[in-house]
Amino acid sequence: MEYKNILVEKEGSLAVVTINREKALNALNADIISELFAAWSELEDDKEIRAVILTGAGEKAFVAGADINELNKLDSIGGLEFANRGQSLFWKIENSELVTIAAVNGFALGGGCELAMACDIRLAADTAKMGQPEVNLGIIPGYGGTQRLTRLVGEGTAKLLIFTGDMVDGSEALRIGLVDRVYPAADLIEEAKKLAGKILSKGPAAITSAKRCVNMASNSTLDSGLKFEVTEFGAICATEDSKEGTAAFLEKRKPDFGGK
Ligand code: DAK
Repeated sequence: MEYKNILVEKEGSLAVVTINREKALNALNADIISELFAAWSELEDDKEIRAVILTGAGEKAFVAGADINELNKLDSIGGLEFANRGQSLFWKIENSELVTIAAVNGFALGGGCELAMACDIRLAADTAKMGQPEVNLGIIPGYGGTQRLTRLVGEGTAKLLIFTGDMVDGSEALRIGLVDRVYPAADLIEEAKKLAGKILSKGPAAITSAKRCVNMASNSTLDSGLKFEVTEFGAICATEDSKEGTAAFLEKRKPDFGGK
């Protein structure tokens, strides 16, 4: 499919998706949400692709939030549709079998911070600025910010960021657990590709199963999460990759995972 507002580049098993609306700091409008939805479906259907790096065009912004021009025009029904479409996209990304790495290359505000939080792993440039400034606009986060930020950084820090609308830079985002690693801006994409390459070298079924299990930790009690892990472990033991990985260790060679 042809996209107008995003770029989708494929390199082997990795896709790099770039939100490409630099003049508005990559703010998420309805077209971008629709294109991201379509792109994710396309990438999920492409059996070659197993990981995605999500980033923003230019040096200034990852995504500076939902498009405030569109927000300004929403009535109650429009707001509900807006919420449903955006939240189902973020849900799709979070629960996709694709491993997703957000490369936060600048402003990640409001819906932009929420989009990064829906990804599995967040790498940030030292120049990144992240936050949930919705209260400045008289609204609250609506793409999962109150829930995912609280799970990532804890209730006190989430309230601090959401109530003040303050931004944090890359190193502060790392300190509070909002991102997982920080790099000089010029190295960010290369580091994201290196990380993706490392993950792609592991057993594919093991990675998707591990993702399901870790996601379950945020959505269940410890007891049911542990039961889920047991079931997933049983299923993994039936894969050829689990036999190959363990045999390779015992034979002192590198595993050759076939993805089965
Ligand atoms: N929307 C639309 N345009 C934006 C934008 C945004 N979020 N952010 C920046 N732009 C546009 C600016 O209007 C400007 O356009 P022109 O004037 O050149 O036409 C251009 O990008 C460059 O921005 P600036 O000139 O402002 O650049 P600066 O370097 O001076 O400032 C900034 C950068 C990021 C600090 C500033 O642009 C800024 O404060 N932007 C707004 C950031 C923000 O408040 N983001 C959160 C948006 S609210 C919901 C779901 C989701 C949401 C809400 C509800 N439900 C499900 C109900 C999400 C809400 C949000 O994300």
